Amino acid sequence: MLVGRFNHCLAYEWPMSACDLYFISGSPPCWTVMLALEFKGVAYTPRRLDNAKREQKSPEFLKINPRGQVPVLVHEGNTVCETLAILAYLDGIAPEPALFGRSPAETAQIWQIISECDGNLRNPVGDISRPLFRGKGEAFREQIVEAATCVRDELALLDARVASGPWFAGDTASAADFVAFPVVMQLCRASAREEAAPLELGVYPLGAHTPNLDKWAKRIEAIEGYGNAYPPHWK
Ligand SMILES: N[C@@H](CCC(=O)N[C@@H](CS)C(=O)NCC(=O)O)C(=O)O
Repeated sequence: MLVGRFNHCLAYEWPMSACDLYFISGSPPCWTVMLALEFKGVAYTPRRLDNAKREQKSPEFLKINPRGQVPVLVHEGNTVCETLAILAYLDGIAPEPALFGRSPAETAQIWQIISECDGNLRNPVGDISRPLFRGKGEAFREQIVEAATCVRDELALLDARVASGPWFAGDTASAADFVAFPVVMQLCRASAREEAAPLELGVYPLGAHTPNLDKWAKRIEAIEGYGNAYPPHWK
């Protein structure tokens, strides 16, 4: 039986473990949940679905999540879909370290950053990274350059937030850090591609444009278990 914190199992290998996480490699929301699981030290079995084979739309998986999307956590018979719902659930089953703060001010700050990230950063980063990952940077130049304007503004705000403290809220990592980090990494991975250079996006490397954010990213990378959460196909 392959049950354990560090095993990557076939998606429907039987028996299921006490805590299964269905994920697609490189998906920022899945990475967010995996970072949170590692941070809390919750044992789980990562069950990777192959996006190329559309495994998330298979009849077996649609029984788990009729929307056919990941991440999905199945813990002791409870099926939880949606990243933020999963993070809230994790705080319920393993309260420490808390993902949503220890004071009203911290909680508010964390939700503000999550909302800003989801509302202002995630989509423009997708507009940049999708074409670049498909080798279509030049064809989508206008879209990419326009999205980069928003992204630079958002990264500058995030950079300012970690200028005076190690994390976005409070003195430990939180849901805000785990939501933002994979989006920033997706941007970096796309912007590091050779064909991004002539587009002069002004975001990569982080250290050259947003040095505080660069240090923050290195702090996340130093979290125990970080390597287990890292997208397998990026290794
Ligand atoms: N709001 C959802 C978004 C989930 C989502 O968009 N998942 C993508 C991966 S990043 C997915 O499952 N895509 C496959 C598909 O839609 O077929 C969440 O945060 O959980």
